[in-house]
Amino acid sequence: MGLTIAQKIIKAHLVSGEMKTGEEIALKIDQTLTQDATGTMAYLEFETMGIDRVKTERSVAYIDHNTLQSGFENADDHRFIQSIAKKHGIYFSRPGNGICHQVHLERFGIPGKTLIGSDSHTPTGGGIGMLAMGAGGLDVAVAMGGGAYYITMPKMYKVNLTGRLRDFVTAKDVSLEILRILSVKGGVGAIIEWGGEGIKTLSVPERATITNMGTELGATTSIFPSDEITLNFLKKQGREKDFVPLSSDPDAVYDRVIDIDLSTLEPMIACPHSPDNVVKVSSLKGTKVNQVCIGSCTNSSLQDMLKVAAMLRGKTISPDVSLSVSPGSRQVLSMLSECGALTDILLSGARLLECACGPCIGMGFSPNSAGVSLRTFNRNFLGRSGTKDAQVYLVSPETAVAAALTGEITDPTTLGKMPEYSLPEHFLVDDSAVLPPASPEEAKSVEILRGPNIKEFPKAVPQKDELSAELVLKVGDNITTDHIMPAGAKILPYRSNIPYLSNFCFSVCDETFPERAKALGQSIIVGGTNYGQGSSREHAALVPMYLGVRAVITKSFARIHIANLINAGIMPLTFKNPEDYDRLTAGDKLALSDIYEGMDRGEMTLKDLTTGEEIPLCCDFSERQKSILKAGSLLQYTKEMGNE
Ligand code: MIC
Ligand code: SF4
Repeated sequence: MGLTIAQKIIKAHLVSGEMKTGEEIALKIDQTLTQDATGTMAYLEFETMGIDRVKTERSVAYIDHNTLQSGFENADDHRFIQSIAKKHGIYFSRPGNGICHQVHLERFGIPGKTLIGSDSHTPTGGGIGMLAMGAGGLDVAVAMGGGAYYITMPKMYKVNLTGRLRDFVTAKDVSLEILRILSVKGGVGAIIEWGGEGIKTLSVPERATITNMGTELGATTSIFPSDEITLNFLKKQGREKDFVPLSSDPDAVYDRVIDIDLSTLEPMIACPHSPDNVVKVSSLKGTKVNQVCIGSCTNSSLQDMLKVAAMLRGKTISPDVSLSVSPGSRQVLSMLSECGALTDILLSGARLLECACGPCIGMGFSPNSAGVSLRTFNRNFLGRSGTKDAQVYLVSPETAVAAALTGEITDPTTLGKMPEYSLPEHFLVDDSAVLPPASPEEAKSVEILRGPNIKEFPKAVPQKDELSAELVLKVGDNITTDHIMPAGAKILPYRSNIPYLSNFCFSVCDETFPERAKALGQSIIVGGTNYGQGSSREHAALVPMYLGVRAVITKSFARIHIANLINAGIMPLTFKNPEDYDRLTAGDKLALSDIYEGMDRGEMTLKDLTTGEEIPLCCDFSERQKSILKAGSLLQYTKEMGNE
């Protein structure tokens, strides 16, 4: 039987386990990336492992999230990450050099390699044919130390593209269309391979837009073949030698095949507050817009920006709209500047922001009260923009410009002809903002610079054989990590200060949660389907761990979050009968007994001591995961293994 692209890469990197759907497998990791919002914690965790130098082929530390420095905290974290990178063999991409995924694609991505990153949009690398996955910081730290990365062997989905996109219809619209078809949980447990004749019409950055947003489907990752288009991109980056051709076998077997004809697609838009709330742009025609943001790891490539500049050339944006443009990397910004396109953007009235995540993670540029904001980003979760009552929509750069010019939601295909723009023969290559690590000899004298914001790590609590705790919080379906542990300019600087961060846990849903959880000492959370979707932030597990949450019971979990919960020693359990969710009420006293035996059987009985009901639960833990839970955390487990 033939293999898919992902199966080929998995096979070449398999350390343990069988390539059978649903089985736990361990993979050798070639490259890692971190960003600053998750990186500080990841490097603190790496330090506790006592390893001198990373064992990967390439590890890069990016500074792109926490770039607003309204106090010492972020600057301290940047210095900490810079010094630890220098000491331990990690490349350091300086603040301002760009968004991790964009820069990694440009400068470091290699087809056929494995990459994990402490950021959920690491699958951007799938655009260049990497098996690139988002992971919790601790899993990335372990991979830097040479340890394997554990995942559940995914199902294989294929999306066949035919035809060619019309003017003003883009790769972003393809992403939104697949979200419309599959929903934010439609990709859970799957790797999505993109193929068919239509992919020949998509450049690497366009492919990367699609694999980037595969994260919103809940997919393990998404991947494109490595072909002549990949080679062309690598040539333009002066990295031809990194090219490896990669395709699936003609007789590869897929669990699901979806066909999309690019020529029939229309501009699409995701409505508040979920990326799968997708309709045609034309159906919202005339809706007044207050703000437009262009950028983020989804849509900030040179090609995106050149199209934006061409559409803005000689025009002025609506007086009612505030437009921000953040190019994805210094390479993109310098090239825009060199060819004059930057002037077109500036003269239109746009505000130029740093090459960073910026408004995408609420780091500035929050919308006005109840403001309508059109963004070329990948997430529009409630409150993420920093303005709780804002109405955030996700669109392509073309639809974004159309709204900025007209002041209302406008189908860009109604604007006439797409203005000309041309892509350069070569990218401007200057890696001076990527600092190489010290040599092993020099590294010995490199001092790690720590700021006072770095606080103690929460203590692991080993899972005992029984648990009685109150149901402290009951939430609904599709709870995101932005609900569990919000981000934004005010909170993000405290990513290495778990006690402070804990004051904001679940604040979007229930501001009393942190205090109540702390007072209880130990507690249980109940949720609906796809609990923990969204970001890879392990803080969404570390903070509940700190607050004494011992188990989370849901209808289903998102992939990275379930791994983070186990790494933090919190038991993830699911209802055997999803309708039992309705039988539990916040405040109920709950009890679990014979937990160890239940872990082995894959089933436990939850007793609701308040109502007297008995509810069957399921769990599916590997031997390794059981040991982590019994040890209280992955760090504790790793330490105990080391001692043995
Ligand atoms: C996001 O887009 O939500 C983030 C911020 O990039 C996160 C990482 C984080 O929370 O630091 C992600 O996607 O993993
Ligand atoms: Fe940054 Fe936004 Fe991309 Fe997350 S989704 S990495 S915050 S640009």
